[in-house]
Amino acid sequence: MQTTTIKIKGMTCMGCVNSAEKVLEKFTGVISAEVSLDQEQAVIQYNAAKSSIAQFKQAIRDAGFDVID
Ligand SMILES: [Cu+2]
Repeated sequence: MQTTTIKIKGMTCMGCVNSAEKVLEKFTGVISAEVSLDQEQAVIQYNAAKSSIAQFKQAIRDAGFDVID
């Protein structure tokens, strides 16, 4: 299991946080995704054999937020 932190811009409320968490939790390789509005980030525990950071970033962008690389 691995952990990664992704910086997210554009979230304004808990609704945004919930949608960001939902898109991340859809990946079978994701064990947990904790999104913080204050810290503007997602902390993701995942199985690197099943999902990749690039997929997470794309999913967050597809949900309408910006990812800081
Ligand atoms: Cu919102």
